[in-house]
Amino acid sequence: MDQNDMDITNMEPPPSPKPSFVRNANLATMKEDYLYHLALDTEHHDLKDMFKDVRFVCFGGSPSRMKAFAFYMVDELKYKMVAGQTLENISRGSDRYVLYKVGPVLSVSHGMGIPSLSILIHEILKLLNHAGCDPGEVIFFRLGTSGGLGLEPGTVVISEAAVDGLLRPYMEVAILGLINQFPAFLCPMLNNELLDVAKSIGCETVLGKTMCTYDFYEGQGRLDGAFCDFTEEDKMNFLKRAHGKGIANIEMESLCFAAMCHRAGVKSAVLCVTLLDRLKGDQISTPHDVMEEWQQRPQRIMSAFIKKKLGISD
Ligand code: R2B
Ligand code: URA
Repeated sequence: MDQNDMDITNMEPPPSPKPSFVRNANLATMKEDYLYHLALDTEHHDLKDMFKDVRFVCFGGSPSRMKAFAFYMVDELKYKMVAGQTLENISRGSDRYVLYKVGPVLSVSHGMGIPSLSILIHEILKLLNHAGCDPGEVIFFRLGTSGGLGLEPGTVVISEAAVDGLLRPYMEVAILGLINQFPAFLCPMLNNELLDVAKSIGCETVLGKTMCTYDFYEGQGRLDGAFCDFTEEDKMNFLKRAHGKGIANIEMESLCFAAMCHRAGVKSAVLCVTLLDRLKGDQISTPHDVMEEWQQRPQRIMSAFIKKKLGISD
């Protein structure tokens, strides 16, 4: 076992801190706060009025998928809009992310990879703090795509924990020239509840650990990038080792998502559909319409979960 080969098979989550969207004394000294990438600020927007009833924040990589999710939630929640009204992208003043609100549900796109997600989570946490939401009541979800390990493509994985490319259960961030480690655990009770909901709507879903990487190609052990200095055998040895440690899927944001939510003490879950079995190949060649249906699966689980929480029946 080398120094990075931690035993991650039976990890106990560290206790969550008391929920608090922000932990930063500097914020209290600021007259105004500009959430630059969301094109919202405390000077020109009444964030309390706009967001105080938010309870479910759903994140996903693609702007069009998160727009579609918002419209889907309008139907699912039978959300009444004033005649002639339609959903608007609340962050349309910025072209970095899209942000839609359907009653207590926020649907927001985070782009690809940890840096893009990290900026957004900072600003969403501050937004909810300005809005006066209760950090013990709001839940964050990432609805995404991933490569599976030994799973039928189309299976949804609910992440028990996220690990980095060295299979370590924390996110490392360089701050002021020093490495800081933030544990990346998710909430077991919430996960079990989501698993029950998934089963109740007949959606093939498993619990497992998720490996989160900083790169789609070499970082995920792909042989088909522009560069590659390892063999098929090296790749399979690594993927099988990860699989043997309970890793069910691979994507690019769960580590940061879990670590930042854990740091805030906000309940969170990651639900990613698998687009291929990485033990069988690297290329994603499934027809577009099939992949569209697969990508709706985490959204369907989400909707069923939210409706259950809100006491809305079909
Ligand atoms: C899943 O899919 C994207 C890469 O194709 C990335 O954002 C991720 O986590
Ligand atoms: N997203 C990833 O990050 N990896 C995959 O293999 C598929 C989707």
